[in-house]
Amino acid sequence: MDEFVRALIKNNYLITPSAYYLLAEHFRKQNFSLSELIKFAKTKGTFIIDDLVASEFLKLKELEVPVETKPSYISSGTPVEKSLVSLGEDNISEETSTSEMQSSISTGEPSIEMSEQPSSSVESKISEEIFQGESSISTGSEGVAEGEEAEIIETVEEVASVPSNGSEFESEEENGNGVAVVADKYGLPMVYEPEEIVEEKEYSLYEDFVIQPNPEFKFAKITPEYEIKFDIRNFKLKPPKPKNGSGKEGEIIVEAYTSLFRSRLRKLRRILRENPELNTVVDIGKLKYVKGDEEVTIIGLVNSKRETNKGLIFEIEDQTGVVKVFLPKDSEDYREAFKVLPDAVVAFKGFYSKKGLFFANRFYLPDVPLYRKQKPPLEEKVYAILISDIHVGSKEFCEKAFMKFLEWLNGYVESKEEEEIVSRVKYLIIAGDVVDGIGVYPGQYSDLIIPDIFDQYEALANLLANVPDHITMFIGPGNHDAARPAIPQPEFYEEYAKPIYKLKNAVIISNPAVIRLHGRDFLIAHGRGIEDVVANVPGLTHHKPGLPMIELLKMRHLAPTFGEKVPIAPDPEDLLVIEDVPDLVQMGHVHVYDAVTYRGVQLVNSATWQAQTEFQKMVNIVPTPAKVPVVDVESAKVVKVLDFSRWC
Ligand code: D5M
Ligand code: FE
Ligand code: ZN
Repeated sequence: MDEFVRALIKNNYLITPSAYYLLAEHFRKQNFSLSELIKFAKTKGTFIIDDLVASEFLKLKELEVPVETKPSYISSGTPVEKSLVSLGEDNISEETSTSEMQSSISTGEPSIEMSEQPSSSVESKISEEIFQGESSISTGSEGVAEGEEAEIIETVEEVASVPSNGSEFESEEENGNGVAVVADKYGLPMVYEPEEIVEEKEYSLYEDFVIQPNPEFKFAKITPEYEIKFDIRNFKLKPPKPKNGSGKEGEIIVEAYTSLFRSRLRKLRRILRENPELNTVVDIGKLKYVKGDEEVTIIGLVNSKRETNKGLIFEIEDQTGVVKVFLPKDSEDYREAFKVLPDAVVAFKGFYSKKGLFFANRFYLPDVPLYRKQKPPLEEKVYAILISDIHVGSKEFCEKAFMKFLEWLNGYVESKEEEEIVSRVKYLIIAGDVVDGIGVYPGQYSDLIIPDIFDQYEALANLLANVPDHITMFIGPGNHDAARPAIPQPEFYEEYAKPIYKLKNAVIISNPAVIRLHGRDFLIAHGRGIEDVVANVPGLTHHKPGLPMIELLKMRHLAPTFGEKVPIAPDPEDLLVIEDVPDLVQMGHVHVYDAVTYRGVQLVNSATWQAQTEFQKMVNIVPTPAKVPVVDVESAKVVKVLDFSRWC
């Protein structure tokens, strides 16, 4: 096996083939050391060195990106080219008909090269200044913190030769060196060494754990009132049909993604247009007909964003064309625009110059209205409890704490206040990663106490059977569950998760889903989109997930970025758009409790029941297990956080 790869694996780091292409040659030339790379990956909070990490690292080290070997899914070209323009749409101008043309040609104007010097006038002077000092936006980590030294096993000196073509990654099979390429939990190809499966483990499935509700305790009789307002299984998503008998699978997928992005644009454009501050909205393809002194609005998907000395340069696309947009540093919206994620839908107000550049002075996100109608009060108090990421089957699953929680639900309480709450808990919502799963990441086997997926769901169901009958549970999948790995996730695969389908007071929901409880809308999602926000926005971290959750809500999308960390399924409709403003958003996934409100919407991250794993230790994820937010359904606000962590 390649020494570079081996050295990384020794340190529990993995590298994707595309990142290998970027780094191997520089490593061979000793342009950086293994420890520098590992420390950098650590600051990014990942143990997988993918092309994003690799290219940022190269930038930091001021090393060149190898050009020819650049795989298609680095920055400009995601594996499936997301072009709204290139695939037939009625209002596309004639110029698009040449298939080799780039999508940016569709505006009928030459595409703007960043090096191009505009010819004359004040405008060209401005353009010149804008493009000076252009650089990509960094994710905010300025190098690597000193003193945070991991025990890095350096095998650098031993390196004899490193093949520069990285060809050993092309095989999907084991290649004789014990190296295989598989898809990781995020759908990225990566290298791993097959692990040894050792002895049978002994474990309990909690069959004997049966709680009798506290006979002295009085539960209030509350009439349930719930409705699943949004579940992705209610959408009959027809995959596009091949145009003729020879239609290839790849083409169908491209078509599905094109349709997905069109649907996103359509839905979010509708939301943006509700903003009274936007004036005349013009299709990007029609900008050339707009007079230079006329202020107009454009709405489109963010293809790219770059920072220059003078401001931000975006490439924005709608179904009629692509345009470069400049937003100056002194714009009041600069900070907001800086935080926007790739593939979000945004609006700009400004002036179009015939040089092909849109000079924006305002930037808008779909966002949430400042004020909303108050909902009518409820006749009685009713509470919902929001939990997530139980990870049954993991060695780190806090079973004692979870059992204490179940006892609490059964009326074994410690105070008068708790008594009042428990008697009125009517709903329990679980936002995914209910079990730890199998083969979710390389090396997971040794982290499992229950190394069998059927047994994991059996064990979970035996625990949840102790949730009192008067409480309705809503259970949705996450990335550790037996379910489609890409989001949105329709449901748990019934074959594996049968025991939880059989629980009589459980309702299985999709990820995402909207549950209407007594007229209040609770948007439930596992929360993988948080990862993309954290990776793209300087200053936002896993340790305070409320803030990235606000960013997602402002973009009105659960995971906008395509082709980075979160795999998005090629559904022809975008079901991750937050079409209606909910009263509450619940997520989990990052394993840290947080609750914030944004414009009246309660955002809750309901943490986990899993203590810190070895892997999380390595990437500095510090979970806050066994915290239980209690929500007053009437206000849809967290009114209390219970803490069972002393048993964890
Ligand atoms: O996610 C638990 C936490 O671990 C959450 O903060 C995401 C993070 N995580 C999981 N895998 C990775 C990789 N590969 N890099 C960085 N961070 C990661 P869970 O879904 O429970 O595993
Ligand atoms: Fe999780
Ligand atoms: Zn998760």
